[in-house]
Amino acid sequence: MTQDEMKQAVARAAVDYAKGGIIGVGTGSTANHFIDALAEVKGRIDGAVASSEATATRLKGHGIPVLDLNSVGELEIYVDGADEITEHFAMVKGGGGALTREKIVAACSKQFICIADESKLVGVLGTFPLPVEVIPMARSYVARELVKLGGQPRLREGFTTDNGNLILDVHGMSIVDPVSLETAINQIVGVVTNGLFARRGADVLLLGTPSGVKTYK
Ligand code: ABF
Repeated sequence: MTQDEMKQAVARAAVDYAKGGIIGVGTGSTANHFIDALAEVKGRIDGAVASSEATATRLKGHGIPVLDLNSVGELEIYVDGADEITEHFAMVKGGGGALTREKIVAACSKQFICIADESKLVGVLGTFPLPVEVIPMARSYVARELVKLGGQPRLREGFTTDNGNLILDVHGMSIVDPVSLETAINQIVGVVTNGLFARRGADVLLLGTPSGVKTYK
């Protein structure tokens, strides 16, 4: 089974969790497979809130109603991929640059369903560079503060987020206490969001393996 086939398998498995109401939908190649699978049963839900412009476009292309987060209440589920996830369901996200909207939509959801192929499961987070969204004028200051926390930030060249901000990808971090680091980075003035999803991690992990989808709760 290829990595993409594993992504498709977990995406199909996640559709079983979309039982009604309004759901949150993430960003990335695994989330795209989820959107495509969701389209086959779209009558089951009332609509979706998208975590990025790209996801909104794909949902609309399938005729799935896309709703403004401010016009809806709590979402039933949030389905999204991850760049890394631990067995404790802490994640690094934001490789696609949509981390802020992903974190907002996740915060509004009763249940976070993470869909990932087995390459994403790690013992310690940080091999994948940690994305940090920053207000443009604060870029250099935030970078210096991130160095003090032990990281090596690099500006994601030629990239602007859906919110008009920049991304610093922080290399060289071995993140043994993701909750503390998420909190510490949030305290740096000029940071919009960091890609650690540990204070509010996943609730369910659907992991794609060569022998099928494994469910962790
Ligand atoms: C989103 O998509 C991001 O938070 C993460 O960066 C990425 C995962 O990518 P993929 O599903 O393409 O492997 O979930």
